[in-house]
Amino acid sequence: MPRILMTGASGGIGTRLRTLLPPIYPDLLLSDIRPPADLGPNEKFKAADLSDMAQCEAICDGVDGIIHFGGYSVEGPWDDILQANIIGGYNLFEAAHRKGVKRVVFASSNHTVGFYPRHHKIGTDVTVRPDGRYGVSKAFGEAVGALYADKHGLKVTCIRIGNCDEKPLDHRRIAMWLKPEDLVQLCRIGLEHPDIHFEVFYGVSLNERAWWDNHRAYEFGYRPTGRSEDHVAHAMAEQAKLKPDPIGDYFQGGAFASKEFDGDASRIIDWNKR
Ligand code: 15L
Repeated sequence: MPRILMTGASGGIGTRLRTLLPPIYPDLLLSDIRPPADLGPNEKFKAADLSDMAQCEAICDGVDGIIHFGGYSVEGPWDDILQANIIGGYNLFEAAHRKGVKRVVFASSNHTVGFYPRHHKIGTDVTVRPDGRYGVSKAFGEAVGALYADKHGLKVTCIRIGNCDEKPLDHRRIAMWLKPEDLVQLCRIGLEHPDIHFEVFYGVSLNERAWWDNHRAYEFGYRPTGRSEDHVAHAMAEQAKLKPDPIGDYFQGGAFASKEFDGDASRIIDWNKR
């Protein structure tokens, strides 16, 4: 029975996966900087600050595979992103290597490519176009994952998660919604598929309006069951409550792209037309 470590256990996605993963991976070790408020008596938890290498090594000890959801999960101040995602992300891969962990599933994000326009369908082979410091930190995490796969033989899967929730939250999320059960499928591919070396998948369900070509995930057996079209009325009702955002509504990253924006949108649009 493999021992699986899940970092970020107290966060939004970690909280959902704490209920979905134990039937598949009964030996599940949870970690976060502080324990989930509702930690159950049968859940195993070890606290760790990922910016501290010794604490990263301690949680990786005796572990076969890691699902790394830990870190800063939205746009934020550089020092917070630096500690949690850049230093923390590097430490996690390095500690996994030192402790002989075989596989890492890294929660990357759609914000690595947030400055692609919404009408532009992209695969996972495009140049990254991060829409903020957070997106840059996720692109960094993917690069560190590639390094540890190529140089040290770790099996690494990066999932560029759209938005993982029970339902798509607005118009943008109709394209990029990820049903939690579909995220579990992607994690299982990363933790179990024999042919993983280094892969990048989009974390997106079976959404007709998706902006992403996710054929690599399908080649590895991904068969999503969530369909955002089933929730369009809910998403559009929520959208109606939001203010128009000309930059955010144009680019895939939404409000992450428009936050602090003082660039030249026409130049980005021209770059994307090359
Ligand atoms: C993300 O990467 C964030 O972690 C999440 O909080 C959402 O904001 C999501 O992207 C999104 O783009 O909706």
